[in-house]
Amino acid sequence: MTAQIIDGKAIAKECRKALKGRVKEFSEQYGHAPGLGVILVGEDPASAVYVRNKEKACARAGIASFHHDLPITATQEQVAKIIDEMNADSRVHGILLQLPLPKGLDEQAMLARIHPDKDADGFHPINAGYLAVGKDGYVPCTPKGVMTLIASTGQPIEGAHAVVIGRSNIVGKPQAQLLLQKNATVTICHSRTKNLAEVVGLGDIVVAAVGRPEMVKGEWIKKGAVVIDVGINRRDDGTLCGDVEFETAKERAGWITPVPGGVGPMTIAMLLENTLEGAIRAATR
Ligand code: NAP
Ligand code: LUD
Repeated sequence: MTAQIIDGKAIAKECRKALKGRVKEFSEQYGHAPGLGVILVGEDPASAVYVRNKEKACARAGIASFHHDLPITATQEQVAKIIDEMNADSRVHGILLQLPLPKGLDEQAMLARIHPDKDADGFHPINAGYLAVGKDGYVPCTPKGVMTLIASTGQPIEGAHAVVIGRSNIVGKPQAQLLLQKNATVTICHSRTKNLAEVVGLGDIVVAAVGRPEMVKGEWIKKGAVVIDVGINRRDDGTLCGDVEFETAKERAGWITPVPGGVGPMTIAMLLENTLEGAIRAATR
């Protein structure tokens, strides 16, 4: 059996199309567009590409973006000042502080400085807390997009064994919370997990968010499983690959996401959705 490929690019396109309609309605009703404040610190080339793609997607959807670049030498105070300005700017309904920040800057402190009502990434501890206790708040874009991709397979989440590999604050942890909320039985794996192969083999749903090229071997995958590959790794020849050994995994999985064209485009679509959510919140407060 060969897996069905989950076309994240196409699903993200559908999401953006639906969103564009909602943005138009919002703008007509309230007389202004939703706005995303974007802060890029330093010169990480991948970050620059992601940010550019996010702003392009905003423009296409009718969302305004307000871009601020800071040099790699920027101080904590300089970053804080831009965040404070965006917190106070009524045109900005969501703030994206692209990660990673250059060494020496305190990421957690900067993320916590973003007003929780404008936290389009859902990384503020208040929103992380809301997710943990099951209260409405901003949900991080990547795990939120993954839930849409899993839903697209039609496979049940309730009662399924979901194995999440990775426990970062931006993917693994919120992913596990979202799956738990949908009544999956969730196992979270990390760098100290023993017998990773056996644990992964229990997964009806496997979400890999590690950042190691093809570390999840195809032979570990349970037959028929839904495999979501969050990893974005650059090979020496410049091409991209995921955390899952795609060619072998697709012979066992029921459904699988490719890299590129899987989770990445969904992250962008969900950021647009969260920005509109922020604009609606601000307009209806
Ligand atoms: P991260 O903060 O580096 O976290 C990686 C996680 O993987 C950690 O929890 C780590 O465990 C775990 N890990 C490392 N080695 C492992 C091993 N040998 N076995 C099992 N677990 C292991 O990374 P992240 O920010 O979550 O991102 C993960 C990947 O997803 C990266 O490739 C990133 O580029 C990609 N990503 C993609 C998108 C997208 O939109 N497609 C969005 C975000 C991230 P410890 O906690 O024990 O160290
Ligand atoms: N920081 C993210 N840092 C990195 N791939 C992304 C990402 C799109 N504050 C903050 O956007 O959500 C974030 N918020 N992240 N990431 C990673 C992470 C952040 C990664 C990939 C893509 C966003 C994406 O569009 C394309 C794909 O997988 O098809 C490939 C793009 C390419 O490089 O060719």
